[in-house]
Amino acid sequence: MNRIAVLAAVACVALIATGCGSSNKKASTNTTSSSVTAANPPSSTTPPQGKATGASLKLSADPSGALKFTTSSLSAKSGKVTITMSNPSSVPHGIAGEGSGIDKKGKSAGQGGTSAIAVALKPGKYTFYCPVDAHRQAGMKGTLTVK
Ligand SMILES: [Cu+2]
Repeated sequence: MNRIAVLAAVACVALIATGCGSSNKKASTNTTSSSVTAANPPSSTTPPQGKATGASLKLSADPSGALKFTTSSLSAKSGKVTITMSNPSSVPHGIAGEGSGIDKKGKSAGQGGTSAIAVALKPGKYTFYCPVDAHRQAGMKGTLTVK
């Protein structure tokens, strides 16, 4: 009986010690993470720039208001690519891409605005087009070749 009581007491002490140990760790982790958080704001402005590891493609809508882009063919290496279209015309336009399992539409952008999509591309051919109204049918499209 005595032994059991002693064992139980030891087990309790062990539990308490463990509990204390872990709560101490938590407390110190919290202290660490809060100081990291405090240090984060300056460094968190860096990742977006560093995040630009993917390639970027740029194109423009026809400035005269015609329903076309300034190019009908783009090429890129496989991987993450951000396609950004700027719109100098008074007609709203956007950028979209489809093919090989990708189907992404960017927002419609007014004059002076931009529309962008970020896609992960595999080698092959994709179609980029304007998702606004019937612009694609009117010829506002092109081929993106990925190598
Ligand atoms: Cu358009």
